[in-house]
This record gives sequence, structure tokens and C-alpha cells, in this order.
Amino acid sequence: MTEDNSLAAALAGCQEDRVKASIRQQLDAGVAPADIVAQCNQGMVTLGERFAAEECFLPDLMFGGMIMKSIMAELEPLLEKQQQGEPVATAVMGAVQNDVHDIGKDIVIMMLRGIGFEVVDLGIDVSPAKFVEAITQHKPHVVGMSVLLTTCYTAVGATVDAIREAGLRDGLSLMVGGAAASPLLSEKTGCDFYGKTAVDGVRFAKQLVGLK
Ligand code: B12
Repeated sequence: MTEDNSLAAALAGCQEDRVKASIRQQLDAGVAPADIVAQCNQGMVTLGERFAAEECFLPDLMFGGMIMKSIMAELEPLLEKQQQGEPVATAVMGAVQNDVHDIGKDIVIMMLRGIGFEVVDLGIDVSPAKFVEAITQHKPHVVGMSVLLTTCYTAVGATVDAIREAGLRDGLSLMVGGAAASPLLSEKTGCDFYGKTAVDGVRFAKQLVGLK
């Protein structure tokens, strides 16, 4: 059997030194930072599968998360800033109530900022009331909810309902993403868009404000 020497495999195995060496090597070879992020996403998915199969445990998820965060800190300044000057539009993003996973949400934020959006990051475990408060204050074009736990499905619906009840739904676009999200969840909860990846979310946001 041949050994998998990929970056994704190194991250899925929480092999920090191998992850760092691979990233350095790829950056030196001119690989685009966004491609490196995509390989890391795959590694995190595999790490989750190993956790579900009891091949690794919670401390491994935590360590994997820490490695991924340090990768993002390194790559963020390298992701091409395509838009300078005044923000082109505003977005509000958060991980829904009871969900503390923030790596994917932060990638979406990083990419939206890269195309010139001003992004209000509400963080993790964001209650419906907090989303409503931020929408009232910042008047965003788009709101993004991140959900990685199936137990948090109801939090997506509760957030959409709270936004509607506050009279803020008209003219506002709602997108949902994260490992537990799906087109069905988006449809059932009354969102406008489901994004499988951060790139999908950015494409949706771009098209909303007429950016090419
Ligand atoms: C790392 C990790 C953790 C870390 C999180 C660290 C952090 N700071 O985020 C810690 C250790 C805290 C953790 C805790 C738990 N976790 Co966890 N975790 C993961 C893991 C391995 C990786 C998540 C990740 O960062 N992926 C990488 C990012 C880049 O991917 P992503 O978030 O999906 O985001 C991408 C897209 O989805 C998209 N996206 C994300 N958000 C949005 C939003 C919008 C609007 C758009 C358009 C796109 C978008 O963009 C990103 C890039 O393309 C996943 C496995 C998986 N398959 O996701 C399990 C996983 C999500 N966790 C799981 C579980 C069970 C838990 C715990 C309950 C474990 C426990 N027993 O305590 C707790 C729950 C804590 C809580 N209340 O939230 C399960 C969930 C199962 C389920 N069906 O609900 C998973 C799927 C693992 C598994 N296979 O069992 N976890």
C-alpha cells in the first residue's frame, strides 16, 4: 500500500510538522493560497470521518482545529485582495445558536473581505436575537449562517423566523452553509441560498451586488 503524502492526509492525521512543511513547499512552488485552503478543507472532512469512525477522539478534533486556525492566519494575508477602497457591500455572518464550529465561517468571511465586503462577524453560538440586533444596526445585503451540527437545524429556522418577525426579511438575502447544511435545510427554513463551499457563498454574494 502506498502512503498518502498529501497535505489533506497530514491534516487529517493532525501531523502539524508535515502540514507546515507541505504548505511551505506549495507556497514556494507558487500554488494559489485558495487551493491550499481547499486541500485543508478536505483534510478536516477526513478528520471528522475518522472521529465518527472512532479512529480518533475529541482532543484530535481540537488539535486539528488549532492547526487549521494557524494555517488560516498564515494564508489570510496572501489571499488576493481584489477590491480596494470603500466596501462594496455589507454582510453579517455567524455560527448559529449552540454551534461553536467557526473555521468554515471564518473562511467565508476571509473570502468575502477579499472581494471587498465589509463583514460583521458575530462569532459562534449566535442567538436569533443577536442576528436580529446586528441586522438592525448594520443593514447588511446578505446574512450568512454556518451550521455544522444536525442538532442545530432548529436554530437556523429560529433565526429566519426571528428575522421575519422583526420585519427585516424583505430585501435581505439569507444564505446557509456548513457541513450540516443542505439545499433541503435551506428550503425548509426559508433561506435564499445554500452554499456547499465558501466559494459558492462568495459567488452568491457577488452576484447579489452585481460584482463580476
Ligand atoms: C474541528 C471540529 C471540531 C472542533 C471545532 C473547532 C473550531 N474552532 O471550529 C471542536 C473540537 C470544538 C468540535 C466540537 C464538536 N464537534 Co466537531 N468537528 C470538527 C470537524 C472535524 C471539522 C470542522 C471544520 O472546521 N471543517 C473545515 C471547514 C473549512 O469546513 P466547514 O466548516 O464545513 O466549512 C466549509 C463549508 O461548509 C462552507 N461553509 C461553512 N459555513 C458556511 C456558511 C455559509 C453561509 C456558506 C455559504 C458556506 C459555509 O465553507 C467552508 C469552506 O468551504 C468536523 C467534521 C466535518 N465534516 O465538518 C466535526 C463535526 C462537525 N463535529 C461533530 C461533533 C459531533 C462535535 C461535538 C458534538 C463533539 C462532542 N462530542 O463534544 C462538539 C460540538 C461542539 C458545539 N457545540 O458546536 C460532528 C457533527 C455530527 C453531526 N451530524 O451533527 C462532525 C461532523 C464530526 C463527525 N463526523 O462526527 N468539533
